[in-house]
Amino acid sequence: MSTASQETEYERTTPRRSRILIPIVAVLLIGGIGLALVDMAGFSKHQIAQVHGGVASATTTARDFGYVPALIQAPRGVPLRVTIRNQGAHTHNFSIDALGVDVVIPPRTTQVVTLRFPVAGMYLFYCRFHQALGMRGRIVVGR
Ligand SMILES: [Cu+2]
Repeated sequence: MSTASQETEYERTTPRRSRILIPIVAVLLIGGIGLALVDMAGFSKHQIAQVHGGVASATTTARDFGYVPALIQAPRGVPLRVTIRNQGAHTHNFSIDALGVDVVIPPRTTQVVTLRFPVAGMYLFYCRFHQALGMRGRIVVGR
C-alpha cells in the first residue's frame, strides 16, 4: 500500500496551499458580510450630538434602506440640528410623528432639520417610504 492511497479525496485534489487558504478566505468573507449587514442596519454606530453656541448638531446618512447611525443621543433644553444626507439611489424621508416633522430627501441631496423636544425621552424617526423595510431610528433626549 502506498502513502498516496491513505490521502483523502480532498487532499489528493486540493493543493496544500489551498487547504490552508480556503478556510481563511471563508472566515474573512463571512465576517465581512456580517459586519456589512450590521453596518447597514446601523447597529454598529450611534452619535452623540455636539453642542456649539446653544445648538446641538448631529448627522445621519440615509441609505437604501436604513439610517447610519440610527441612534442619536441629544442633550435636553437645546434645539437639535440634524443633517440628513441621502447617499442612496432612492428618495428617502425623515419623519417624527411626535414633532410633526416630515421631510423628503431626494437622492444625493442633504436636508437639515432643527428639532425642539418638549420633554426628555425617546423620539422615533423613520422614512415614510421604507419604514416597512426597517428604515427607522431613534433620538434619545437626555434629562
Ligand atoms: Cu427611505
